[in-house]
Amino acid sequence: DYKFWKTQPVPALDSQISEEGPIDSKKTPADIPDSPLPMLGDFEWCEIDIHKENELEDLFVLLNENYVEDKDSSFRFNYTKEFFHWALKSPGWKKDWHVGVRVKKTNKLIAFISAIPVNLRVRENEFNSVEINFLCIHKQLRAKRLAPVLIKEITRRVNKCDIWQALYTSGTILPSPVSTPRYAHRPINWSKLYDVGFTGCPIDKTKTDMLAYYAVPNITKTEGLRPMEAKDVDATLELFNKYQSRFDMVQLFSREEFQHWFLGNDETEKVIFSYVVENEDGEITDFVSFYSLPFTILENAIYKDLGIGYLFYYASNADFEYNDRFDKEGTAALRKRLDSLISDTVVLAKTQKMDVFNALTSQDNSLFLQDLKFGPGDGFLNFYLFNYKAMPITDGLTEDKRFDTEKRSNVGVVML
Ligand code: MYA
Ligand code: JJ1
Repeated sequence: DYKFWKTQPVPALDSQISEEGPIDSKKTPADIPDSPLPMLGDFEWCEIDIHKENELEDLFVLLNENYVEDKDSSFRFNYTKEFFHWALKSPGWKKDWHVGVRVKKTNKLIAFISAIPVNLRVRENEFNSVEINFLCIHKQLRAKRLAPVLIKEITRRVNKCDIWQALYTSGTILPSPVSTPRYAHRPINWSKLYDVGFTGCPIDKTKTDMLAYYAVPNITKTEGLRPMEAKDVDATLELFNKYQSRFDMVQLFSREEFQHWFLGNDETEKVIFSYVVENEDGEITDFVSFYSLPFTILENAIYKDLGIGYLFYYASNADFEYNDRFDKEGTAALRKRLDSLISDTVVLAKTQKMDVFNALTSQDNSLFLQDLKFGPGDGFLNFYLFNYKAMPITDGLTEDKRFDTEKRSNVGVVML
């Protein structure tokens, strides 16, 4: 019955929203306590300095052993150390928002939560916010009401910086999702996926049939497709902003943020991959990015780890020339372009030794999921706003949760 969430500024599960905006009455940082919440008996607060190898290692081990699993506990997210250098060091990041809990006596890290600053737009309203991610409590310390303490402490630290809204995602249902897209999976290395139980084989098909069906070429076919470079940032950001403008919920990127999220840094070479399509006139017509987030395979004698690429942000000018980007012709032009752009992206993921390519039914993904042989996953991702009530935001699913090839989602934000 949500004993904790009932006390927080989030809409109740059954509530109807008529007007969008903040839930709490306006406060100032001076209204917020200066010192951390009391921590339970044997534990103490700490900050994780990801530039210190031993602290980064503690964070990596905590999440590697205790973070999110699929619903049958066959797989667990295996965020890498390099990934944290990308995900937790975006412009404006603060060590104070990388919050851990340690056992006093042994110094063992047993819990973590993080925030990074972002600017959000929900429909016509823009506001400063944070994204909350990597909430994790050691398996042996679950169900002790520690999560609410972590959430209240990160809220305090963020409020102290005069930020009052947050965006977060979870596989679990809490009060109240603004949108719930579904995961979609495009097999690349079908036999490995089959061997580790990531996918089954339809009874009327042989393994040979499946391998042929899911075969992925080794080279891309789009003329002018190449890795994005620093010199492309301005033109690509302009294309991207125009593309994103039609969504109801987006993260707004400064030039510096765009550079960070798509070009990464020295530590993130194998984490984030960004490509552009440059035409003969030197214009950037398309842009696509994906990131690497492997699964640890739990209890398999042969394979320990599954390579997974996740579709991140993309943009295309394919529908810009249409008066209404949503009309039949605009949508058809975009579908055609995305079919070829994203099929090449799957090729690029294969080149990076990824076994499967994942996407959600957010953004314009439902236009190409079916065509490109993505299948529905058993996971859904709930999107939440803290201290902000918003009308539901459309995803690309039908009533019975299948891919709706005609329905473009209004969710334009991607979370890691
Ligand atoms: S989502 C990923 C979350 N992590 C995992 O799923 C990893 C594996 N699981 C665990 O580590 C634990 O099970 C966790 C809960 C830590 C999830 N989001 O301590 P408890 C509520 C929010 O006894 P535990 C991500 O990282 C639950 O409904 N609340 O439970 C985004 C119950 O409250 P209520 C959650 O299982 C996180 C209470 O916690 C979640 O030991 C966004 C029970 O606490 C969840 N995923 O620990 C956080 N799971 O009684 C919110 C359970 O009301 C941010 N609960 O039902 C809000 C914005 C804050 C900033 C605001 C700034 C302005
Ligand atoms: O990866 C996921 N599911 C896979 C594996 C399922 C294994 C059995 N449980 C899946 N495979 C199907 C493959 C597909 C079928 C049709 C034909 C082509 C092949 O469905 C799921 C997503 O679907 N992932 C998870 O469950 C991980 C957790 C998701 C919640 C994320 C919460 C994130 C929190 C971040 O803040």
